[in-house]
Amino acid sequence: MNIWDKAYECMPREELEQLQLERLQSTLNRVYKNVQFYRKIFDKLNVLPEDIQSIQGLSNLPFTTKDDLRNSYPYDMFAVSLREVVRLHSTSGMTGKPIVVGYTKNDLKNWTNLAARILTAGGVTKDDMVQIAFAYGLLTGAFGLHYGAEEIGASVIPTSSGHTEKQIIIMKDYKTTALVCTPSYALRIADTMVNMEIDPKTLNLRLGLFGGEPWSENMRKEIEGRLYIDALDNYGLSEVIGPGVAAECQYKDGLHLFEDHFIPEIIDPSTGTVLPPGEKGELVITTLTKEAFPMIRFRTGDITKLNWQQCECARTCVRIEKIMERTDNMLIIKGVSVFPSQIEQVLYEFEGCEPHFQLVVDRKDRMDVLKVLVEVSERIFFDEMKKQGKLLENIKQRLSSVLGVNVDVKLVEPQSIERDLKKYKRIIDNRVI
Ligand code: DLL
Repeated sequence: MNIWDKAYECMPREELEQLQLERLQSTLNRVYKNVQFYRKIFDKLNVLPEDIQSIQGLSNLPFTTKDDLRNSYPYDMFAVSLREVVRLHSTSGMTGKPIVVGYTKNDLKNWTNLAARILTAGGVTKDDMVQIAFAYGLLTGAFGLHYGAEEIGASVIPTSSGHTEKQIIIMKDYKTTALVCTPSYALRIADTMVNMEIDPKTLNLRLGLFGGEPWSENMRKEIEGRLYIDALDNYGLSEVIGPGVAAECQYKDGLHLFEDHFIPEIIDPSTGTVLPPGEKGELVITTLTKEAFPMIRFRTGDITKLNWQQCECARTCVRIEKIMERTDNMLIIKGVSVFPSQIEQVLYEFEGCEPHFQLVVDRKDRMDVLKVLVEVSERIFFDEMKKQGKLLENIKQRLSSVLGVNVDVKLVEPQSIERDLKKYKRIIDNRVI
């Protein structure tokens, strides 16, 4: 079994913990010196970075939340001057303040190494032809994995997302061996192959590395059975680095989280208390090597548990259980994070749209479909069809551009969306994953 960075991935626990402590202290110093948000926290608590003398001591510091990051838009959380930043990415959203993340040259080196680790853990080697079908752009997925695959020496085909038939032709003609995308897109590819009468057995595809959204063991079985590949899960998030935080090895028994770069904690999401090893709760991550955008105790909103038993693959780092749930109402549509609050903000821009809306999510032809039911005023509802149609089209376009995914919109009658908060469900998620 190949391991990309054996010295770190298989480091004896004692050494690893010592390294974590050294790196933690240097990160705390960095944020204390350079990020006003963190300095204020330390000053308020009357502690100095050097007062944190153990990994456990971290739990004396408060959490960093998505709201803290939104409030720091665009650069207030950066711990280096912009001159040192060589790359920017962001979460989706043009209103509702996206989270902008920056990378120094060193950060990119580390990210590339982490991506190489997850691809290697999944079985990619320099002999592979890796097709990357994540969208190249502001989101972190495509670029993160792209450089990791190149680092390994594999040949990268940066197809980006969409144009499924073309993806399949490329897959066939260029002899792709490893597919990198969201798991739902992998199934979409499998369906399209059926329509194109292409038998996946005749292709060279042997591996799939999927992530960016939750997917079940059943989905894994379906992908593996239909594409004749080994399908592996990998997890990451923009605020922490992007893809490269944790990934499955070929034993597919939890995702190895690279503890030389990240400290994980599991907390009770309602009280914030750190839970004992093995209990399920919200994953909190502290970064240990990030220069431009270090995070102290970032609340990911993802529910999982930690498994400290050593894996058969010989990696010594902790494993997280496959992530299937979140604490908040963040939706992941085609791998893109969407918050109802972003939708609310857009609707406020349109006169005659009530702030009452409901989100219905389905999976049609393997693709997530988000439909927004928007309640409109009497005046709009009884307006001529042409005007209504124009409003509908404008909302649709604006929402799609703000969220970064195509959205369906339906205008509904005044007072038709439930008012009783006990009965009202803002999100109806019909996806079976
Ligand atoms: O999704 C980064 C990524 C891209 C990871 C490609 C893996 C592959 P964000 O857009 O910031 O970043 O979304 C992060 O997506 O907090 C989880 O809720 C969810 N998520 C990501 N990977 C998985 C996974 C990227 N493998 C948010 N399983 C995270 C379950 C996942 N959920």
